Parts: sequence; C-alpha cells; structure tokens
Amino acid sequence: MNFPLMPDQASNFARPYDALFFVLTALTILFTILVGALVLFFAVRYRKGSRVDRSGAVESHLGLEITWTAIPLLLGLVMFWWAAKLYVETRQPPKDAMEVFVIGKQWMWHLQHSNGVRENNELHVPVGVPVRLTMISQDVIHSFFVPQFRIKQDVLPGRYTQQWFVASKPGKFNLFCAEYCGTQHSEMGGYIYAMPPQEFQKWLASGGDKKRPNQPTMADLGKALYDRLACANCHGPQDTERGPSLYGLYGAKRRMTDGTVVEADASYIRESIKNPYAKINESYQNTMPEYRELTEEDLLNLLAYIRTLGTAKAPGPVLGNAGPAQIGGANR
Ligand code: HEC
Ligand SMILES: [Cu+2]
Repeated sequence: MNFPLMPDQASNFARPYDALFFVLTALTILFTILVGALVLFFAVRYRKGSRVDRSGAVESHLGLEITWTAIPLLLGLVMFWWAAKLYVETRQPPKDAMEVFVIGKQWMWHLQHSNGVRENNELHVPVGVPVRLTMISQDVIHSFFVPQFRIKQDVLPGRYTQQWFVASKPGKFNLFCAEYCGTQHSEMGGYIYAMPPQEFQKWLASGGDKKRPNQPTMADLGKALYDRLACANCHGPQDTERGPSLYGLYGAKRRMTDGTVVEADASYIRESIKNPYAKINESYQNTMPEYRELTEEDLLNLLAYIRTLGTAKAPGPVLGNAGPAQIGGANR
C-alpha cells in the first residue's frame, strides 16, 4: 500500500504495524460514528415538545446489555492480543542477528559494527538480514527513530536498550532523534542505507565509507584496553582471591552480596566496570577500582572483548576450594 500520508514501508515491522494502526483507526471511527449518530438521532427525535410515541419505554433489556458489552469486549481482547504479540516480537531479536552498537550523544549518532567499522549519522545495513542494535547514550535521553522502518526506541544514559529490524528493501531512509535532547535536537539525525547483502559485505570488508579495511575489531580494541588498564591483574582465566574470572561471564548468572541473582548481560558487565560498587559479587569485596573515566565506546569495546572469552569456564584447576564455599563468581 502506498498511502501518501504514510512513510514508505521498508522493514519487517512496517506492514504489520500499519495493518494494526489502520484497523484500530477504522474501529475508532466506526464506533465514533455509530454512537455519535445514535446520540444525535435520539436527541432530535425525542427532543422536548416533539410529538412522538413515548409509550412502552424500555427500562431494561438483557439481550441488548449483553450484546453491547460482549462485542466491544471481544474486539478489545482481539486488539490487545494482536498488539501485544507484535510488541513481544519487537523485543525478541533473532539469535543470529547482525550486531550494531549505537551511541547517542548531543547531537549525533555514532554507530559501530563489530568488525570495527564506524559511522557517524549514517548506518549501512544489509537487506533481508536481522540487525540488532545495542544502544546507549553518553549524556541525556535520545530516541532512535526510523519512520520508514516503524521503529522507535529510547536511548538512555547508563543502560543499554535494544531494538531490531530487518530492512525489507534497498534504499536511503531517515534516522531521527525523537526525544527532545537540547538546542540542536532537530539536527540530530541522519540516514540508514539498506543495501543488497553482497554489496553490504563488500562495503563492510572494504572498511566502510572511509575505506579503511582491516581496522581492529571492537574486541581487539577491548583487548588492548583490558591490557592497558591491567584488568588481568585481578581477572585471569580462573577465579582467584583477587577477582572472579571473566571467562564464560557473558550470559551467566551471578549472585550478589544482597542475595539477588542477576544475569551477566551487557548492562551488568558495563555497570560492573563503570560503577563496580553498585552490585558486588557475593564471593568478593569491592576491591575493584572504579573506571568512571571510560567512555561508552571504551565500555562497548571491553564488553565485546569479554564476550569473546567464551561461554564456558576456562579449563584447568580452579583456585580456591571446590564445593559450596568455592571462591568465585560462577555460582549459578
Ligand atoms: C584490583 C583488582 C581488580 C581490577 C584491577 C579489576 N577488577 Fe574487575 N572485579 C574485581 C573484583 C574483586 C570483582 C568482584 C566484586 C564486584 O562485583 O565488584 C570484580 C568484578 C568484575 C566484573 C563482574 C564479574 C562478576 O563475576 O560479577 C567485571 C565484568 C569486571 N570486574 C571487569 C573488570 C575490567 C574490565 C577491569 C579492567 C578495566 C577490571 N575488572 C579490573 C577486581 C578487579
Ligand atoms: Cu537526541
């Protein structure tokens, strides 16, 4: 459908969202007209002084009551189920989605591909491939809005948010910030370029628009930072008295000193580095230095590196003693 009032439909979400939007709008209009017309009709017909038959007024009518309760209820439930299903889908990126990292700052979008290619206010993506965005703000709240994709997600300071999509056709689409974020908010935007997959692969391998191939990947940059900041002094392949091993940390469960169990997802790992005293691993004290000066980009690179440390514990003897009193973070 190419209704001129609507932006182009260019992602997997566009058609289902528009369908829902049109049905909701149509239902609203239908009921507004129905109720409005009846109100008008009866107001005019039974106005004061009009000569109409007023005998046999109906006091109650079970059939009518049930009808006008059941029909809207059913319609409401259908709309709820339909919208909730779509909403849940937008929250569940496919596991094999291509990853892109987004940093919002006053007043630009900074985008980073895992292989190290970076872009400003432009994002190149392949058509037909699910893309997952992990997003964070370096200052205030922004919102990542691509009207032609029908996606909009707030980008917050201090916490990662996610969004995913599949671009459904090649083209150049608008990227806006949809959360007022200061004087130059209106200029905080750019473009998304959806390219045929092979073309995209070539573009990515050749180092993006700046044509800088073989740049260090995000994980390489993270590793360099990890070495420079001497994280390995306390975090080795095994748990030690100095610190828990970060091998297999990503996605694992950790118990904190207050008894809560948290999943070591991107946000947890970020917080553990930037603000280590927020949550303390139950087997340790807060001896880790705070790395408050790290930028969001540094943190994303560190995260990329920590994720490469695998999903299993490193082989070899575990320091400390085994069993319930085992020192370590891997208390699943
Ligand atoms: C002086 C020792 C020390 C250094 C240096 C250190 N850490 Fe830690 N780290 C710890 C300790 C102790 C804990 C567990 C206590 C806590 O949760 O804060 C920890 C926890 C963590 C956690 C959470 C792990 C878990 O199992 O919950 C991450 C992630 C982490 N550190 C990353 C880093 C990174 C990245 C660096 C380098 C920038 C670093 N650490 C430097 C001692 C250290
Ligand atoms: Cu903004």
